[in-house]
Parts: sequence; C-alpha cells; structure tokens
Amino acid sequence: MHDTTFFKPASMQEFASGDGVATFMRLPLVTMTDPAFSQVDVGFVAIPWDGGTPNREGARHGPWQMRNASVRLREENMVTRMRPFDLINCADLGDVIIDPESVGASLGWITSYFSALVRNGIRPVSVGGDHLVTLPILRALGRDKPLGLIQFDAHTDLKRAGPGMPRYNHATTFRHAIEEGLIDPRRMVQIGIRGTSHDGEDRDFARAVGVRTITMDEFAARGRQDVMAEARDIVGFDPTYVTFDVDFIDPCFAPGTGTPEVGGPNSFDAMQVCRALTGLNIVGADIVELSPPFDTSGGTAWLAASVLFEILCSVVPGIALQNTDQPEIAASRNDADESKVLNLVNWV
Ligand SMILES: [Mn+2]
Repeated sequence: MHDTTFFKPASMQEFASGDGVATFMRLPLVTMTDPAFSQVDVGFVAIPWDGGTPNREGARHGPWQMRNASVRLREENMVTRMRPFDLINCADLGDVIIDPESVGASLGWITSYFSALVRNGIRPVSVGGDHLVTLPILRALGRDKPLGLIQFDAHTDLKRAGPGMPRYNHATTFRHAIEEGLIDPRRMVQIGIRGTSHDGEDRDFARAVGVRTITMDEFAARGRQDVMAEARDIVGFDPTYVTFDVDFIDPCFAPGTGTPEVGGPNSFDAMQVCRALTGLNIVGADIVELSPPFDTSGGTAWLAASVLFEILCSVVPGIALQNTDQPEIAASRNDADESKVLNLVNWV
C-alpha cells in the first residue's frame, strides 16, 4: 500500500540551500525502523566501504561528499521535464553498517541489508564505496533469478583473483556475480572498457560466457545512441541492474576516483547514456568509486550526483507505470503526470 503523499526534498525555494543535515537530494531520511519505510519506492543507500580496493583507497568517503554535492540538485530535469519526486516515493535510507576488520563480514551485512529492501519492495539506488559493493547487492537482488546488467566502467571487473590479489576485490566483482549465478551473462553488457590489462584473461572469459564488452574505441566510433540501443536490446525488459563506475568518465572530468583511465567519455556522454536507460525494468542501480581524496574540489562529486539524478529519472517511469496498475495510485495521480511518464518512455 502506497501513501498518496510523495516524499518531497526540502526545496531551495522554501529552505535556504545551506540549511539542514545533508541527505541525498535533501530527501527525508527514512531508516529501516521508521514507520514510513515500507512506503519507499526508491531508496538511496550509502555504502561507505572500500575494503575491496587494494590500492588508492578513499571511496569509503564517497557517500559523504556525494550527499553534500547532491543538495544542489533541484526537483525537475530541465530537459526531459521529469519530476521524479512527484511520481514516486524517494528517500535517503541512511548508511549500511560495515565491519572495517572483515571483508567477509561486510559482504554478509550488505547482503542482509539489501535483502530487507527486497522484502519491502524498495528499489535501491546505492552510492559506494568501491565496486566490490555491487557483489553483495546482487546476492540479494539476484538471489531467485539471474538479472540483466548494464555496466558503465573503464574496466571489466571480471578478473579472477590471483596470488597478488585478494579473492574479493573490486576488479573481481562480476566474475563472482556470474559464477554465483546472480547475473545472466547473455544479458550483460559493459560499456567504456579501455586502458591496460595484465593478460586479457578477463576478456576471454567475457567472450566465453557471452558477456558483451563494448570498448571505448567502439563507443566512440559508433556513438552513444547506437551503443545504447544495443544495450537496451541485450537486457530487454526483464529485471535489470545498472552499475555506474565513476572511472567510466574521462579523468579530466572525474579525477576523483581510485583507478582512472584516460581517453574516456565526457560528462555530457555520462548523462546521456543514463538517460537512454529510461523505461527499462531497473530493479536497482549504483554509482561507485567516487573517491574524494583524489578530488578535494568536489567537482567529481557534483558530476556523480548529477549522474545519480539522471539514473533516478530513468528508473522512475518503469515504477510509476507499474504503480499505476494499482487503483489507489491511479486515483492519486492526475492525467498530466501520467502523460508525462508515457511521453518520456516514448521519447527514448
Ligand atoms: Mn569498476
């Protein structure tokens, strides 16, 4: 049962922009013990953990900087006119507690937390943390049936762990996810891959199991629209997870990340590829690897927060349309809102 009053961010037109405790997009903080918890459609979750980063740590501080940056976001997407907070209930759900002394315990705690979100019908949009955080999320969301996956990243993160690498680190996330049956590799596409490699074993694995790898060179040659049309075809309209690594973006736009690779997409590309996800059946999404120590100006965080808003806008239509089938929701929404949602789906 959904409340008919959608949760609203504290608007800058009503409350001075510097006021209050920073939450994602100035949304209400609704933790698991709050009576309103089960009314949340999309919950922003912070995972302040970089226990999967063998070198250049710092992503554990990402959620703090991202919350601060995101208070500058306004309620409406200027281009698409999407107003997510008018259509679904969004909230900041707080932080997942992790164990700084144990990777295994932290992975378990994250999975337990996200399993509770699944039980409450909440779609998580998470903020890392390093890219290993996606594995325990997928263990909760993909437990019953393998998900489709769209991965924006400079790296495949399909490495097998070797002697010089911990078994669970941020370069092995999707190798584990596929081997554990959480992801259907034939419904997985990774976009933006570039840089140097140890031996190409990850690339061979991708090819062998049917993962579609789109390098940065192919992305640049074909263009955003063509690549994203293929990505949409690959995942179809079955449940899909979206994972966005900040290092997808060229480091001149996004230096605040642990493993930058030159020659990447610009900030406009980053926004556009997320907008091209609109209307897919997105059961969860994350943005990871924002590492404040490498960009104390906060510019990378502002870009990441802007990407987060585009991801939210792309997740909303699928949920709003789903909710519309429920009479109590249909009655609560006026015709103008409904046509906006449908127009946006058609727009893509
Ligand atoms: Mn990654």
